[in-house]
Amino acid sequence: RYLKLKGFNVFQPQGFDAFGLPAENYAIKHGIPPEKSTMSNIETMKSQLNAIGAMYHWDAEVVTCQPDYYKWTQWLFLKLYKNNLAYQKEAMVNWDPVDQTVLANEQVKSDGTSDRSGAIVVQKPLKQWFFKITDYSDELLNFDKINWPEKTIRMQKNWIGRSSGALITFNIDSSNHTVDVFTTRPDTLFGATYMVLAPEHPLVEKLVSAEQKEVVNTYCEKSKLKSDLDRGDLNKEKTGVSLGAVAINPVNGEEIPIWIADYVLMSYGTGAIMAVPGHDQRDYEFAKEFNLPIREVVSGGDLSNEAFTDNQDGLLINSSNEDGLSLNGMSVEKAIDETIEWLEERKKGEASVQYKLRDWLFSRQRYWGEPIPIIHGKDGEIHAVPETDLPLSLPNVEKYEPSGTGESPLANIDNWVNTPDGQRETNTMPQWAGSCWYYLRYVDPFNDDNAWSQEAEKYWMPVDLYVGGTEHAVLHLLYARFWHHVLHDLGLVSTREPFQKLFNQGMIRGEDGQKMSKSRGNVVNPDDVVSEYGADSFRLYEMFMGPLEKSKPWSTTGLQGCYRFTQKIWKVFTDDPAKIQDNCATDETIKLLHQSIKKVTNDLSNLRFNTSVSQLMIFVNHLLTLETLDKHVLRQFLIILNPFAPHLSEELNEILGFEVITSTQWPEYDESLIVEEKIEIAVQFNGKMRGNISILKDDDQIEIETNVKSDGKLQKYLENKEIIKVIYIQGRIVNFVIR
Ligand code: ANZ
Repeated sequence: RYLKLKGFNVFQPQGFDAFGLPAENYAIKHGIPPEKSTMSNIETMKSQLNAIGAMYHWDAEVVTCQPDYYKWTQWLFLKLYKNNLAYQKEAMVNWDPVDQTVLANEQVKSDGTSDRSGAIVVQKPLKQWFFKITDYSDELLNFDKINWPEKTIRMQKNWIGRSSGALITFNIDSSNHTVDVFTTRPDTLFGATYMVLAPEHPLVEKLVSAEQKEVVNTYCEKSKLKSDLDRGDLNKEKTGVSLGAVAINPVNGEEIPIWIADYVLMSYGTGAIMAVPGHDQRDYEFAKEFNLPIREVVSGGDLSNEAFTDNQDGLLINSSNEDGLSLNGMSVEKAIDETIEWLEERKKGEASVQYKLRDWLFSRQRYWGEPIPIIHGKDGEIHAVPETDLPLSLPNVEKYEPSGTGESPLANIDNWVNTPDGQRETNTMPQWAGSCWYYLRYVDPFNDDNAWSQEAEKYWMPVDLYVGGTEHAVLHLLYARFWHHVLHDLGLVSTREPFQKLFNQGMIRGEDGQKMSKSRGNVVNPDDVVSEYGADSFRLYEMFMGPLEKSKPWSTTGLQGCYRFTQKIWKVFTDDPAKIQDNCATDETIKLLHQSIKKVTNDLSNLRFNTSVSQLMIFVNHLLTLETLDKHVLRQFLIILNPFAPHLSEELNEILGFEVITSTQWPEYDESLIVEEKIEIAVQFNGKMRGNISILKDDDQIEIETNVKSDGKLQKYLENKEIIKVIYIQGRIVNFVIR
């Protein structure tokens, strides 16, 4: 509403991401087929959104579970498939025994449970569809062009997990085999006193000695039962067994024993490590447990004190050989480069970058999803369903519950599965498919010939402002960026990134401070609030509750406060119509009006709704003290009130006899009428005084932050830093806690 009044062409569409587990599980629980329950839930939500006066573009609504939409989701799947970005692979995958489907890594929480059902996820070998999101690891690490919260960027960066280091090849004593290890610290190679393979490493059975065969087999069997998460846990007791084989350290020819241990994971790097117990905590604990030698190669530690050191500011010691490599006295950074160069010259290793990100598991064994448009041909080949045959409709079924066999319910529909050319793929797409591109369909929702037109895409993309919760950080937001990058490479979209500015709103909790949920009985139903207090009280309260990004509990008392505020406004305007006159505003009123316009204008541009509402309250309290009310001042107030309380403001506007607010313009403020006192305050970064800045007396913390960021002398202290906290002592000093 604000931007429209400012003259922008505002497009705020709304739609429903309606395929997937949440909708399907709801249907199963209530015994209603998902296509019915989903559409009736959508109707309810739409009527709620309309009741609160939300100005969505319903004419551009999309519903991801409808054939005219998922036709294009299938078309996009085929785009990725035809460009070698979708493939099938038999792999150990995350299986949710409650929802009876596989899950993507992104859906498994850090405690090893499913983000939906809460079940402990187990590993199961299954043939599945994957997307090669790993081809885009580096691309996805580039956030230069977008304005996103630091936290969300950090979560994506950590999830992609880029590490640079080296691959180093170790020869195996009396064998033709070699073992490659990945290390981020090639500088510590002289301190490698043993080697560890993951129990699943393919060389385990080839290298194991006859004497060790039995214990090694037993150990491998046991480790199969543990999750990677358990195995990677730093605090876990270290276990392992010797392979009875010996590797040769390429840098000094030293013979070092080879062990297997479950703290080394097959899924990362090469599944083998050189162990440097002097400088790596897990290696240190392992060496202590099994009496393996510990050697210090970076100074500054205190091994005699039973502690390894990961001090990276120390200098190299004990690190030179007869073959031209002498690292002693070097910094860690320099020694890393020197070692890599030495290894590369002798073809014993090379620089390497590894990522934690794995390919995206894209198939599900559930009914309620887009059928994957693939036919497993009689000729033994995989065939894409021709684009002209799309949409490949989801067949109606009697039984849509998971079959429990590890196959989707579609597998039981013989006349759907079997085609003249072969058998249809029976897995469906995950709930994340439709949401990867819906913003592109919004701009051209009725296009039957294309997923979107180039003109519409060019005009609207990228999305200027995207409001959503942080829970999407490494799911939807990562997946959608991946698809968008692919579409950009295919020339189908004109921008690299889909979402320019991202804002993570905080969650509104129940009155008891807990997450709202039916089982806790603390859910606030907007219908009840609207019918009891009106839509405008509801809107004002939601905006007044606190900063948009903060999570906060609902409070009925707070809501009632906003309700009383609307009544106060009504009283001011209607109590005594004779009070309302032309040209009767005092200087004081004019000043407060312009201050209010300025405050609300700036706050709305920065999504700071709560402080805007406070300002409106201050203004109304002022109006209540006046003998006469200036009609023009009242009008301007109604316009700035409009985005918060559209119904009330339009009604009062009509009573005053003005044209409707939606067809007028946002008022401008006159800076010269707002004469505000300027003051100087001191600016600190992590407690260090770095200068002064001149601010307006009433500026708040966020305004000061904006000023410092644009101050020629001070902005450099914030460059490439994350602001953890800002402490402002009113009128005196501001301290930025940064890292
Ligand atoms: C020797 C070394 C010395 C290491 C040192 C660290 C410190 P990030 O940063 O997470 O990439 N590593 C490599 N592959 C592994 C695997 N499959 N399972 C478990 N650990 C593995 O970590 C890279 C480091 O983790 C590597 O560098 C390796 O230990 C270990 F002072 O090599 B390091």
